[in-house]
Amino acid sequence: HAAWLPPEAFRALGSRRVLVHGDGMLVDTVLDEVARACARYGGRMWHSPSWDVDVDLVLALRGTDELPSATVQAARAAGEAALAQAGDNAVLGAEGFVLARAGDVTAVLADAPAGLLYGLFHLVRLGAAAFDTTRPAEQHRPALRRRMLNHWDNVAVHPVMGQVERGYAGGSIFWRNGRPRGDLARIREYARLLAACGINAISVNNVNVGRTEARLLTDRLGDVAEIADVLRPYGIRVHLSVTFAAPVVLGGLPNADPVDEAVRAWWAVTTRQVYERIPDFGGYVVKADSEGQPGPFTYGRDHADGANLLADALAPHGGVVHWRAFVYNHHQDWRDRSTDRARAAYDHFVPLDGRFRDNVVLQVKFGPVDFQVREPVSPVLAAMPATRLAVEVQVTQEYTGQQRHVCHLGPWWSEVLRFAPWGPGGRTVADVAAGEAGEGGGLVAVANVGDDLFWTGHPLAQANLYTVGRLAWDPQLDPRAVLDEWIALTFPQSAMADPELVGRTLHEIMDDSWRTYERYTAPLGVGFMVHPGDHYGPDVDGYEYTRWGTYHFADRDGVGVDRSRASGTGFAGQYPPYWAQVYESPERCPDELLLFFHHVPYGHVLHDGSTVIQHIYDTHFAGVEEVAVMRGRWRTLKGLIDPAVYERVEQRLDEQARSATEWRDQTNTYFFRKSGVPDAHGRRIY
Ligand code: BDP
Repeated sequence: HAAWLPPEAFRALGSRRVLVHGDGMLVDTVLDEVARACARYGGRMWHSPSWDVDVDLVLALRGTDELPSATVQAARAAGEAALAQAGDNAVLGAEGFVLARAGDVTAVLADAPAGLLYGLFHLVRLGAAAFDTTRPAEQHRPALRRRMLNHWDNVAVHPVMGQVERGYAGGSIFWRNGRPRGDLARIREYARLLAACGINAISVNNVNVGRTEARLLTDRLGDVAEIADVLRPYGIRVHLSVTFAAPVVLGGLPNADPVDEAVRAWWAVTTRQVYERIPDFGGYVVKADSEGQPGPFTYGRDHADGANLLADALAPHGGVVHWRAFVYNHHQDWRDRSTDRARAAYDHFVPLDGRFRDNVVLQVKFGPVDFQVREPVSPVLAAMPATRLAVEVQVTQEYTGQQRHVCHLGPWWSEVLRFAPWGPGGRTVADVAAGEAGEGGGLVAVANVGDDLFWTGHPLAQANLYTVGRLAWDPQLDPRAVLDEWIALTFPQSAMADPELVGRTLHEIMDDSWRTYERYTAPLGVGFMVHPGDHYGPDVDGYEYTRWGTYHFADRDGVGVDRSRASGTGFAGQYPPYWAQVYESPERCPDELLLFFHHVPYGHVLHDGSTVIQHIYDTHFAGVEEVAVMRGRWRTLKGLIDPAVYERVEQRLDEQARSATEWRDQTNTYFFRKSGVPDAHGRRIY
């Protein structure tokens, strides 16, 4: 299954003399990786030998006995010196590592086995550069401790959503037709890919928990334990999505009320049994009182009561409950503008700040609505200082082309993570996710893989998965540099006829592809305009008169949702003062979010001097042209990369071109008919 980390990616390492020092399950994983690389490329490996050896590379746990070799000791000393120099920051922790050099020897030191594993993958990323004698020492530790994937995989096939809800890469790698898929080798391969980009937790079933899925918590727990066993050697913990109604549907209790002693006891016992079977179990993920899922509201309780119930059951075992903040009224009426879906998470959760237990992570979608190609950052992230917050992003491309379109999301996530909700120069979203003392909720991403040959349907969509892991490890990374890493690891230089051309072309196609997607879809942050249900392709009025709360309010005079305090829903007022003022004003609001916050006339002039209507026309024409250019660029790679990858991408680009054209024509026609304003450049609009 073609992905990053093919054997060629280990070439630089595999030809060296490598010493691995330390013990533990994850050290065994390192040994296994190094042994395979050395077997392939003629290197040699030792594991904690008791005699002196001459080596090029040492991977060692600190705090273990000194080794006899003089070079090894020198390398270790270099690593220690680098750490000492860093002073207070010298704590590597459970996952960090230091890379240093002494003479000709490269050393990776870690305090714990996971650090050694991450250090190994760092070496692989660096390739020959890791052995550059002039390379200064470097330390790495993750900015976010919690780096999680949520799989929306159904165990039983859902009649509408199929095996994987919003999955665009075939079936689940975990489940098939109600049973475990049974391909543990594939899960192991997956774990390895994830460890190489830094992911350390996975929930293995959908947040919409059906009857079969619910049973994973009890009589089907063995199926989960089997997955946990395979993920563990790569430092990945298993989490489970559970239904709030579990005491009723599984336990036969009359209710699931959080204050009911029988309910509390049921969760305590059930959770203890989970830990007996899976000692390093991560915890629960819960979607409650959202889109029809059961929750505490049934019993007149609130989300803090609900989350704390599960938190109390998990606490004795060190587990965490990820409680999702994606709560809104999905029966709202478009005529009643007092219920703005964008406000909902804030209105529900902010009053509860301070009431959640320490082991509750409130998992907040990055934007206030739903994973659109452009949204402002959720104001909840700036409004709950006493709660552990995780930021949730969507790697599966539900609203960004469904892995039929190239849409590289790294730049978008990077923008979100670097956003400063209290105003420029202040703390960022990444800081919130990291938490004051590293105790934040981290980054959670809805996964995009399936049993597809290329894992993600569109081979280039793999880069989104890789990137989300890397940005969770270090939100400061430049997304272009991360894309470079992915390209180098996926299309190793040594295996390419013209690596320079391949790398450049992939950058040209992918770097700006998110903005290209934005150009030919819903304009200026207004969102949606997608086909209802499957959310693929344009349908400008598809959701306009429905109950889901996603409207654009286009009429003959203008378009956009008035979310100002002065005259709209007041959503803009949920931000700290700096952004509240910026968003409140149609003049100051950034162009790309204008229609998210304001209803403006078609003639409203944007910061770039264009009018809203002309901007809609121009961006839609431009987006389609950009896709044509992408397609042309891809064709220059024919014969240079794996033909199967080439063809899959080519087919998908054909579909992207078709779909982008459809978006352009429907959107432009719609707004031309509404506004009656012709295109300033006289292009044909139907
Ligand atoms: C929406 C999806 C829906 C998910 C929901 C969620 O359309 O399938 O169940 O998000 O996040 O975007 O719970």
